[in-house]
Amino acid sequence: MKNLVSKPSWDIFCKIVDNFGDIGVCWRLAKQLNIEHGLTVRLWIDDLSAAQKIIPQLNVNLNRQIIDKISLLSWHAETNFTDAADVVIEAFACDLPAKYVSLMAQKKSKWINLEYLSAETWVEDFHAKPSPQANGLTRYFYFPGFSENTGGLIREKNQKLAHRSNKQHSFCKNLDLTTHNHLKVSLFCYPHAPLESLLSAMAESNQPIDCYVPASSILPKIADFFGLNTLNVGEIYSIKSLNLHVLPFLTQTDYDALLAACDVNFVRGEDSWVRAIWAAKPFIWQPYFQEENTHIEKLNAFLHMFYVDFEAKKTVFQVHSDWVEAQLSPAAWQDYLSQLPYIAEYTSQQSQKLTKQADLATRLVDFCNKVA
Ligand code: TRH
Repeated sequence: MKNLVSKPSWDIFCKIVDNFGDIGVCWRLAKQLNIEHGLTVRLWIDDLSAAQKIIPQLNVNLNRQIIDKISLLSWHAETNFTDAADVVIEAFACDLPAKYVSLMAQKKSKWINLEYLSAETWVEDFHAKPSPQANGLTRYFYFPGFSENTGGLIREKNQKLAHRSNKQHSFCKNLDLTTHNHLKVSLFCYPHAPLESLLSAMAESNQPIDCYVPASSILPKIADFFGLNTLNVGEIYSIKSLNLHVLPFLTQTDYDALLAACDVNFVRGEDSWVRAIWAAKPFIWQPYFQEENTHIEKLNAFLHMFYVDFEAKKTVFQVHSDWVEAQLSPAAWQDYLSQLPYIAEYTSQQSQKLTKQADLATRLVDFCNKVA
């Protein structure tokens, strides 16, 4: 017999503060809730032009459109909200519009504030805590995290399904990542990273390196390193041991494929960091800069948690602290490369361990089923 109880509707609100992490996470989550949990999801986005970088099929002139079975809605000051969903995800404290909140109160919607990811130990104490509101609703704080007592990590069960609309993109298929024995490095970081020191260290490496750089705000600094005004997508720039390949900004599918194909991945922020963990290859993470060294605390918490049993952790800590706080010394880089087989093995084990935990979408759905 057919189950006649209809599933709750979900709305996700995404404000794009800067960069691509906010929309990157919201888009993955929306698709996963639909594909794996059969939920009807609307994604409200305040900046369609920025979102188009992550959702290339998006038509910025449309206020409403459906892509991959997700309703994508433009959210702006004049948006006329007429109904609220059963479950509302306020991504990264993006501040829901007052009119919409009053509709939520009528509907008695479940209200979840999805927070940023951190490995800090306080996360377990704050995860899933309720905050009763004057209008009778309860707002819950949902913290992603690395332990069973947190909200978990975004991880799709089936990568192919998760990227169903991106089948036509095959950039990485055309990229020759398999033929030679060069060390393959992907590079995605913030422009304030000590890029020159990394590029010099790679150029001086005692093995040839192919470094793949998806186009982003770091290109001008890389052009400076090569003494050029600009770099062209599709070109390769070489100096000593370093061959630097400038790629277009990839689809999430292709970016995931690039991470899986490389031997070392430089990642940043939140979503590429998590993807590097699922790629299960050695990675160097640059956290998003925050005042009062909050990002350093986040970095240290993660390093201590992830590399807890790793014998060569000093090497990994050193390369991170150089990359995030200083200049990357050729010695630290060479030391990292000399330990690479062990780092690779350990990273793969840790990644496998984390995949055994329930993923964020599954925990979120369970949580919403349980709260009143
Ligand atoms: O872009 P980010 O710096 O996003 C940041 C962080 O999320 C940070 O925590 C948040 O506070 C800030 O935004 C507002 O880095 P992140 O999180 O890795 O997101 C990048 C997204 O871009 C991710 O979904 C992967 C995707 N991506 C591609 O799709 N193609 C590419 O070629 C590259 C390099 C990335």
